[in-house]
Amino acid sequence: MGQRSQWGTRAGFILAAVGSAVGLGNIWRFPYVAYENGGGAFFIPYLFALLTAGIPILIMEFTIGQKYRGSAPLSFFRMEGKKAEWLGWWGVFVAFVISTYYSVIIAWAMKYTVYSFNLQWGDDTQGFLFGDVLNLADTPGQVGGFVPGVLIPHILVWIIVFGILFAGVKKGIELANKIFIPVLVIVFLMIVIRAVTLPGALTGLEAFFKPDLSQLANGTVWVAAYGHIFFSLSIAFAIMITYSSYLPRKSDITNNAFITGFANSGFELLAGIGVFAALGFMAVQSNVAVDEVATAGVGLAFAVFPQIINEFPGMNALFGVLFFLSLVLAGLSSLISICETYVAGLSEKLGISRNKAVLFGAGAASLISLLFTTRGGLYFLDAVDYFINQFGVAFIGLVEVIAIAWVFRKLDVFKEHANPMSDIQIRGWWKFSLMYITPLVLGYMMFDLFRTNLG
Ligand code: LEU
Repeated sequence: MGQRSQWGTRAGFILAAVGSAVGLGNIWRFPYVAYENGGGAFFIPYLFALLTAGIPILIMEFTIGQKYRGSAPLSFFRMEGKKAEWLGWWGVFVAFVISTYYSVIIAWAMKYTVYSFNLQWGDDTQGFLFGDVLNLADTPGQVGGFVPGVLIPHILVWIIVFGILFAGVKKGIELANKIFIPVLVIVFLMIVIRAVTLPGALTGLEAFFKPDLSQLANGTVWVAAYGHIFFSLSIAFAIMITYSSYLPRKSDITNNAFITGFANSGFELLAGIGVFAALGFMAVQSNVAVDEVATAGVGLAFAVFPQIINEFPGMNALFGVLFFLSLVLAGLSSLISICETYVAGLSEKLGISRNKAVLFGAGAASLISLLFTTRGGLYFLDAVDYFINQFGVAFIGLVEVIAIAWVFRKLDVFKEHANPMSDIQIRGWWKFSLMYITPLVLGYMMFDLFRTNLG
């Protein structure tokens, strides 16, 4: 299979890791998760989760990939043999499932970007989502056939992904991120600056940041913070292990992890500010409370935002184009990282070329993802997303941390591997977080989930 692919530059790796982390989750998931879980007070559990689980696990996964130099299954195999390999496959499987629906949301955003040029969705933005364009069923029963309007952008999304993956790690993934991420940052800054200067922006920001301290005693708020950190940092899906397996032998792992973690959170905070400033504008325009316009989930980006854009004072088409384009760029750079997990996994396991692995892996994912382009797609999407995020991610995270910290007892080995190469030294907090805090919180999360879902 020749020599293992490598990132061309350190900046290339960091941009790719940030590109994976910054995704749909940051732009539309974070603002409403924070808002629903105590607003300003959410930042306390969020920061706690970032420092005790997010960054420590990121350092751990970067070390695994860089040390064992393989896809997630191969890295685990090299670490502890056959009995550990399945841990890698589990992450790859979750990544595979995510790629099937993640791609469809990007296709919607692409469709909306094009519509934004002429603001063709009219006044009835709910109708746009459920009516002619996305044609989603508004009750779970209506599964229906394919939505032709979604099929074309959906095919386009996969053509782009195939193209980038075929081009390889350096000339494909690295180059794409070197273009996507700077453009995304510029586009997003423009959106945020415009949003905070809208009339009513302060009302939105106040609603977003106003801390509801009573929420801190609520277990589900902490669970939400941990769950979000896992999704947002792309940890426990085999992604960061795969990306770091392309690092050169001497690389500053710990520093890279801090940069990735803080860049992701910085972007997330910006997204929260931008989204809530716009929601504040909307609320003031319609003379209602911010509560009434802050919808959770798909509706926020795809029904509320078009409404905000409709009422925008001047240059509204531009704002719409920029907003949906930012979703497309953030989404694509994450989607390629998700797909790379199974491209690497398959080609190493089956001993096939990278291109064949792209064809099989991304080929299968793109076909399965057609399911979500049907009229009932949104319902499948919600159900799969819920299941994957709640059970898949937290559960793998828990098992991965317990296996490495307690069963294989690798933390000291990893520390000795990473420290000599890094500007930042791993110390006691890292080991303590991974041995005690993260397993306890994730264990509680699982217990809570089973209790509420099965009880
Ligand atoms: N981190 C990504 C996001 O925030 C998701 C991940 C599954 C690649 O959207």
